Amino acid sequence: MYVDGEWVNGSAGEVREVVNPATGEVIARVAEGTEDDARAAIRAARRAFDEDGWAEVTALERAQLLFRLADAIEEHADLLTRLETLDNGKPLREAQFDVADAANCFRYYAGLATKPHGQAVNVPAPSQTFVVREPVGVCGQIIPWNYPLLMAAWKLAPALAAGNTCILKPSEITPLSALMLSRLIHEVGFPRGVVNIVLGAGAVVGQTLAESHDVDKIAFTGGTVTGRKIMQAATGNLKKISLELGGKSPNIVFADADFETAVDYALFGIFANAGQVCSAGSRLLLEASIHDQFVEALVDRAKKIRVGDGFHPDTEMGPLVSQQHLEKVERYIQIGLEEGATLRCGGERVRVDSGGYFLAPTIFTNTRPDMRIVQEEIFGPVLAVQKFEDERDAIRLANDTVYGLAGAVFTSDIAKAHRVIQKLRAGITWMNTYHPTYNETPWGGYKQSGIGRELGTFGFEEYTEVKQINVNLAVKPSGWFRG
Ligand code: TXE
Repeated sequence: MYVDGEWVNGSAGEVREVVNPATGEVIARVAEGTEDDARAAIRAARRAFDEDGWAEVTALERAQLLFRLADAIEEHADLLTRLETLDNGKPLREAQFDVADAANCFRYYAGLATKPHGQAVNVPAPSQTFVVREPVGVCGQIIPWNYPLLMAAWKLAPALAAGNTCILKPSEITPLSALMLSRLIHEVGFPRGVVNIVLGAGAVVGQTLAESHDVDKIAFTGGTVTGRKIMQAATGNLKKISLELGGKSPNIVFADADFETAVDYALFGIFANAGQVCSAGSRLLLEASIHDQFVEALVDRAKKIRVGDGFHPDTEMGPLVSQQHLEKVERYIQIGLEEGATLRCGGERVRVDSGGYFLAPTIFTNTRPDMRIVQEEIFGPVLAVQKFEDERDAIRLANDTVYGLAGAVFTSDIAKAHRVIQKLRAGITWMNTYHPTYNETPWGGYKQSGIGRELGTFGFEEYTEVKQINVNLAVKPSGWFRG
């Protein structure tokens, strides 16, 4: 692990095996962090912020470090890409994209570091008031396994740009690219203690970060159940929280949509990254008049998706991230069958010579809104198709979920597209596309999909406190008390 500028073993001397999901083989043994390790990292981050002067490092210097880190990621892109595929299983093509995006995220926030501006407010004389932004302080950052490097970038880049110090906890399932990132962070010259990367179990290291009174903010991406625990743990010192949680996002296709485009994005929406995407279009809402024809075209293409080892150049969809996760997704397929939905394709493991945790792209039709496969996040390559009659029906079904992360609409009627998007209770929406994500735009959810926003200027602001500074321009006693 990387604590206070050094690589250390876990204080209990324990290790955890890291498994390649495409083969089930152990590919690395990494240090397993303890509560003590988390506390040591918090102390280092505290000292770096309170005493060693990171908070006083100029914005331009922070920007230069972040630019250098982006360059270093690009220089090592090949290795990082391979590590990501090895550890997470995603096809090389996806990993390549993630690595490039991670570099760009650091670059985006490097640019933003020097841009924040406050306000000067005309309050009644004799005062002049200024409003400035300052870093929050020590930030605990807990990330998941579906985009290991990219999630590290989404967390570290805005926090460091704003002048905070960080303790990052990668998922115990996919720690390798974050460890490589720690090398680059060290090499480009971040001062010791500014970034710490602690490995280990969520309930141990993550929980310690969320509970600690020396941590000023906790930022989390992961499941809603864990998000709730983190929110509770954070109450002790009422630390700031931002949560990016799950979803059950609706992808709405009207009969007047461009058919080929809508089929293509319906596939991409649910089967990219084997469906292990918080914003996945896991519910496909089809207008009744095109339902049958659309499902036929979709099933036909889903069956052709090439599932296999991410290192194989032809592979379009990799394995699920772990045996445990595969079993969870399979349980949902069983639930779907028991609930009476129709399995149109998939539903079974794909045999790949290497072994591994491969599942075929799976599509259910004849669903009802109250089914668990329609309501709960499965986080795998499993699509639930729903049928709607008209615009109102589509909106009602789309919002009929506790989640509110993302949603899309496909139609050639631009006014209708806007009407529907306006009514969607979700933070990320698309018209005639699915999934494009930009470092420049805010990412996060309504309802139980989370609190706060990442990316863009919104994501930067989440790592700042706002201070008002009132200046008395008539320096004399107030005279309020006469005695
Ligand atoms: O995620 P967890 P899991 C959803 C998805 C998935 C489900 C469970 O539906 O099937 O969550 O996956 C750390 N205190 N998403 O169990 O638990 C953990 O170590 C502090 C959606 O893998 O959310 C890891 O670093 N931290 C999602 C991180 O939380 C704790 C991405 C995420 O793990 C903790 C992943 C605790 N008590 C899963 N328990 C998305 N929104 O993209 C665990 N952690």
